[in-house]
Amino acid sequence: MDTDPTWTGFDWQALKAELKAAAPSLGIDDIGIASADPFTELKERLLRHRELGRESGFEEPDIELRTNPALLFDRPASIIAIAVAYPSKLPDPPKSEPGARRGIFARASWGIDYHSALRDRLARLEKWLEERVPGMRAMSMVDTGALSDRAVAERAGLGWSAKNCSIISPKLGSWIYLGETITNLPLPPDTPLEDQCGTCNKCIDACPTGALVGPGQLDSNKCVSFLTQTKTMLSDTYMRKIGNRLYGCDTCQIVCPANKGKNWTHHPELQPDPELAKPLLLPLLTIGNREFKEKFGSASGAWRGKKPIQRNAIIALGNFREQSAVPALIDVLRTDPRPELRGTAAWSLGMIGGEEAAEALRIAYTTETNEETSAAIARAMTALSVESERSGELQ
Ligand code: B12
Ligand code: SF4
Ligand code: SF4
Repeated sequence: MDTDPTWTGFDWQALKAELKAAAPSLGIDDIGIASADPFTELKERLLRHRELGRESGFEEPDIELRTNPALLFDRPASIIAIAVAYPSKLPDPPKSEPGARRGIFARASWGIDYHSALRDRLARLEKWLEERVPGMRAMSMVDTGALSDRAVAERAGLGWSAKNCSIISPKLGSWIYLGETITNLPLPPDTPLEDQCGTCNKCIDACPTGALVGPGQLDSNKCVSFLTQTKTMLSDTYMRKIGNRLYGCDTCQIVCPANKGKNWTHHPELQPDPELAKPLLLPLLTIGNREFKEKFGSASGAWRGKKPIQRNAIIALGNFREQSAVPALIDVLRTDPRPELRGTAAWSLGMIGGEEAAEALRIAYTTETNEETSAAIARAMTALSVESERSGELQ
């Protein structure tokens, strides 16, 4: 702890109460205090998670850094955890219909990028503290920092660590973004909450890929949220499971009873533009870099660039078996410089079927130079011939 003489007799309990009361004025929905002790249980958990090959690769790789705040910050004395609630419902959602199919961005990507929304709030929180405590030091982070935001929030009593892996706040549900500030202030810590999942298993049962391999245990490689953020070609099984998701997956939160009736609309910058949250799929296939940046650049779901979104749009059109998309998909198959997108277009054409798609696949197979893409075209052709044999049987 710092030995700033001006702190002698400082009422930390009162400061904490004042800070919590100030949360709404800082644009924050809940604040909790965690000790800055090492996260020893989490460390064991992260090591085991890695051993089992269940990491996504998006986590900070240094487990020591992830679990010991003292390696990130000189003499940490507390961590202030914040939660900011976001909407779960689209106002006037545009219809997805034949000829005008739409994809969906997960709720964590609606409105402006939550990283900037939370960084802005954490900066205000730091300033608030600075004005009251001379010698205050702080280090804020959200998502991309080394700490586990969920582990900090859990320790700070913001919510329980649920079977779907989310931190669920009893009052806000799980539609909350998390962030934190490590400080040198000895604020008294809050108490973690009891688990409230009980015997419920709805999230585990609803997970489309069985990625929730146990309560609170995710195999990231199977998680649709993760899969939508990859840039490679995916397996047939996973492409079918992606449905029309363009970024992320909300299934294990949508089915959660703790989220019933929870839709937070009080932060205007987190409100979605329905046309961007649920965009038309076809225009995404030919969208240019500049237009993509203009439209989706401020959404968190665009952090991996346009390639995964375009790939997912191609997958979604295949899953919809959208006949009107065949010419555009043939264009991708013939001319797109990215082999993964050509291969995915082949899969999609195989799903939609028809003579035009079959002919395009046959031609592409003779000219395709990428081995993986060729194999995808061959699989699509086989799928089509099996399908036409089947329909022959049925007639
Ligand atoms: C990597 C990552 C992902 C990966 C992996 C997710 C995962 N569950 O591990 C992928 C890409 C799949 C992903 C998806 C999503 N993510 Co993400 N992600 C992260 C990131 C960067 C690191 C998470 C991590 O380290 N996971 C490793 C696991 C092992 O640790 P942990 O979950 O952090 O910690 C918990 C466990 O260790 C558990 N635990 C500890 N000891 C033990 C022991 C046992 C026996 C068990 C069972 C558990 C357990 O308790 C800890 C606290 O809950 C965090 C931001 C951050 N810096 O922390 C955001 C974060 C977790 N993501 C977030 C969100 C919103 C999502 C999505 C909902 C987005 C979407 N709609 O698609 C999904 C949800 C998927 C899911 N069911 O978890 C939010 C979660 C908010 C909340 N309310 O919980 C975070 C905190 C970002 C933020 N700052 O708001 N994400
Ligand atoms: S985000 Fe989707 S795929 Fe991942 S655990 Fe939840 S329901 Fe399963
Ligand atoms: S669906 Fe049920 S088990 Fe899953 S997180 Fe919600 S309350 Fe817990």
